[in-house]
Amino acid sequence: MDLFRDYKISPPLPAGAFFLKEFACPYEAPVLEALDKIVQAAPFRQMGTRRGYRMSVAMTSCGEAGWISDQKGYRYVKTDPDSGKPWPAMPKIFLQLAGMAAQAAGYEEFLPDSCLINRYQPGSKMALHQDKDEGELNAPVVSVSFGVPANFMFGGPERTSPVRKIILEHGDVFVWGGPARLFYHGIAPLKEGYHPLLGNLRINLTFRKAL
Ligand code: MD3
Ligand code: FE
Repeated sequence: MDLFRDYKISPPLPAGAFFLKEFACPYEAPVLEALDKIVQAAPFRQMGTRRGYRMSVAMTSCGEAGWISDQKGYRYVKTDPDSGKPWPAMPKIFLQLAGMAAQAAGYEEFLPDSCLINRYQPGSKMALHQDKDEGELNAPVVSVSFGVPANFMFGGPERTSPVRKIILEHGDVFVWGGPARLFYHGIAPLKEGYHPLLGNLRINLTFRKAL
C-alpha cells in the first residue's frame, strides 16, 4: 500500500455539463438495433462543406429534422436530401434514453426533435466547433457514445479557451446545457481499435431541439 501516492484530481466540469459514465450500456442492444433500421432508410454519408471539403465523419439523422452540410452551409432540414423523403422517425428507445439522461442531469421534459448520428472510422475527426445551428439553444444537447473510445476535447466559450481532454467510451453519456451548451468541442482523430459490437467504428448520437 502506497500511502503517498499522487492521486490525479479531475477539475470540475463546467456549469451545465454532466458526465454520465456508461449510462447507455443497459440500452445498447435496442439502441443499436433501432440504429440499423434508421441506417437502412437513411444511409450514412460523408457530407461536403461550403468550402468544398468532405467531412471524415459519416452522418445521418432521425427525427423531425436532420442536420446537413452542403455548398450552402450548415442547417437543419425536414427532408433527407439523399432520399427526398422525411428523415426516419425518432425511435421510442432513443427518446427514452435521451429523456432519462437529461433528467439525471436535472433537465426535466427534454423532448428532442432531432438526433444527429455520427460514425467515425479510424482517422475520422471533428475539428473544434460550437453547436449553434439549433433553434432552441436553451435546451441541452445529450450525447451518447458507442464503440471504439475517442479523445474528446472541450474548451470554453472562446475558440482560444484552454482545451481539456476526456476519453469517451462505449455507453458514456454527456449532457450539455446552461453555459456549457455553447462551449467549443471536438474529437481527435479516431485511433485503430476494436469493440465487440461495432468493430473498429465509433458511433455518437446527439439529441437536440433543432426546430
Ligand atoms: C458540447 N459530436 O455532433 S459529442 C456534434 O463525438 C459533435 O461525435 C462529437 O460535436 C462526437 O456536434 C462530440 C459531445 C458533444 C456534443 C454536442 C455538444 C459535446 C457538446 C454540444 C454543445 C457542447
Ligand atoms: Fe458538436
